[in-house]
Amino acid sequence: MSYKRVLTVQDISCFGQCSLTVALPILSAAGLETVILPSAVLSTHTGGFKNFTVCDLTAEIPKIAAHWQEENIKFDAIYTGYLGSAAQINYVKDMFKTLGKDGLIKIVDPAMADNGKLYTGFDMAFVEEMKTLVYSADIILPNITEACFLTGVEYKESYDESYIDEILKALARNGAKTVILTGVSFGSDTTGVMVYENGEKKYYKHTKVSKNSHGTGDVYASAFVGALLSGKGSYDSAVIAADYTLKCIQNTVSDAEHWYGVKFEPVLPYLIERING
Ligand code: PXL
Repeated sequence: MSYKRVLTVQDISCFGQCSLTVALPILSAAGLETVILPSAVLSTHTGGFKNFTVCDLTAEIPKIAAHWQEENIKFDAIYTGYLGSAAQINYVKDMFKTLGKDGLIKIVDPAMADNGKLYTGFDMAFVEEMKTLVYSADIILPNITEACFLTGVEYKESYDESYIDEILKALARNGAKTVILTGVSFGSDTTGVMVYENGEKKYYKHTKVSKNSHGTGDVYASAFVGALLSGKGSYDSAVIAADYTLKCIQNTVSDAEHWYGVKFEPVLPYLIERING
């Protein structure tokens, strides 16, 4: 398998095990040349800390991108996570046009919401901008809340497969290509991921750990990108990422003090083994 170069654009939350502090180690462990573009630096993530600091780096993004263009630095894939503003989204759309090798894979995790609510700091204007990014991507990884915001489908806590079909159809109608819909749960003890590709869907179900863990969307998306660029197909990558994320949660859940993220690092050897297997 050839050596692939991936660019990931998201914030650095210095403390809190999410966004770039998760994506960089996971993508590197997957054997990829990982290039980062930090969209902002925060003291912590926004999901439960008070008085976090934010240094916005939006103005750096076009300068960095222009330098890479001058140097002819191009990417096999661009993977975006948490982005903080409409301006950042527009710069990413530019990078999709200017920084890709032939066959660039555009992967967007619309990290903006969970449990029926937008994250702190986001509003519907941001959602409208995110729609334009999502629908220009090759692969998207929304959770159900994000998919509802992206389509206007009503958010529900409990549902059956026809509700998931409604969401997938609405995403496809709006222009989504491959969809990896996370957190799809049809029973109290299980959850899983629905992979929708070329008009076909495939479900992977696994154990549900009742506690809601922060940062698992980023762990999941990073592991997915790692597996995909290592040559696995979308469904196999979705399965590997699900199994890895579950192990990370299981490795953390008994430690009440570790509420802010998951202990993903000790489980990296498992991910590498699965990717190489
Ligand atoms: O895990 C997504 C994420 C990334 N970055 C920041 C966040 C969050 C979720 O809350 O606050 C800054």
